[in-house]
Amino acid sequence: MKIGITCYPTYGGSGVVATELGLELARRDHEIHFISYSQPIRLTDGAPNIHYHEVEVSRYPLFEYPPYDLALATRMAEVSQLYELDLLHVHYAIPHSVSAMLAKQMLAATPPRRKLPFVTTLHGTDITLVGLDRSYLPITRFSIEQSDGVTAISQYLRARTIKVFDVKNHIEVIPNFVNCDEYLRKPEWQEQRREYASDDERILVHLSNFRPVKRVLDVIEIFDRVRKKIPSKLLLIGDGPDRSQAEWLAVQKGIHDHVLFLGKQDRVQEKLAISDVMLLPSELESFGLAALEAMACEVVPIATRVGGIPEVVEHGVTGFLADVGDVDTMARYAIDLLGDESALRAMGKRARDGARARFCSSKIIPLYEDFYRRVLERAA
Ligand code: GMT
Repeated sequence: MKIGITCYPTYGGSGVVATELGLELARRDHEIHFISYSQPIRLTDGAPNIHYHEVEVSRYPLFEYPPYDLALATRMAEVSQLYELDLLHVHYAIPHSVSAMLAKQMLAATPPRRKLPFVTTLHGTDITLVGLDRSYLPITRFSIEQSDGVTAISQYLRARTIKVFDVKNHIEVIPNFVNCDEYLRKPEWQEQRREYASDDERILVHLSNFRPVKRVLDVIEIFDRVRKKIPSKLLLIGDGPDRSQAEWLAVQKGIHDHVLFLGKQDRVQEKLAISDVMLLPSELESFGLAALEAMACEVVPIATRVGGIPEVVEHGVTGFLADVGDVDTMARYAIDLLGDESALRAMGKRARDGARARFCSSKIIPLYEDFYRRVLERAA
């Protein structure tokens, strides 16, 4: 198939999923065309079957708000016509599914009148936060209803979308995935561990875009409690609005030397593979891709019991779950586990087994291929 993919190309989870999906589909001989305002961050140059089309947005002085969604729709239509795409797959409803809807209408109305079905994948904040803003809600609902296929990344998000948006069309749950051959505890990466911690120290890790929903200050609070009992370091991967507050809190608590802000990283699997525990104390996660990537690397997630996380992490078996803001309980889970080497390694192995059993890309990508085929059949 020839598939156009649009996503936010930065560090958000939806962009990561979209990019990894494109790469996996390209490996299965599909022709993939990314259409976005910059090259998706995990998109490696020169991968076979992968093309990238930049969307230029003119910055005419009259445009206080440059109309990216219109430029995107135009580019989607152009690329679809020129490369004879079979369908578009957009990640994150706002504004991508609106642009896809416009591109589809443009091509249908202009000779040679091509059909261009589009699939929308809902990831989370497009529904839980942004879509609830009244100014976005009606158009988000409309573009979901106009999609030729809709997928959600968890049962939780599907139920929430139906409840809040009252959409009538079928929403297929296709969970997020991880490449289990790439995300693992490779022995050759273990040397890196010494760059961050001494042999008697544990490593805790957090990976996010440091937005308020991630509660990065809770990460520092938990680590502060753990550090008092267990010699350890905290690796913080990513960047975003709450980073400086987190840095300041670490300074105030006198643990700044043990909290290592690594910023955005291209190969997160190499950092996960040297870690012991992942802290993900989010206010809400419709899936929690970071927890899944950690689990594949035998890193035990300690997360909040919110959204789709319980669909990924089985409490007491493949990780631990606690209430939002309950930093004492999350710290206790970490202290008990990190103090017991055999329990830590056993749970790490179970976490990987859990990831492999249900979320490996080898299991999930065929679900997308099958879904595309059904969409194309219906649209024919
Ligand atoms: O987590 C974010 O802030 C980014 C956001 C996105 O859409 O880029 O992530 C959402 O999509 C991820 C990939 O599907 C999910 O793993 C995250 O749980 C989800 N985030 C939230 O629901 C807050």
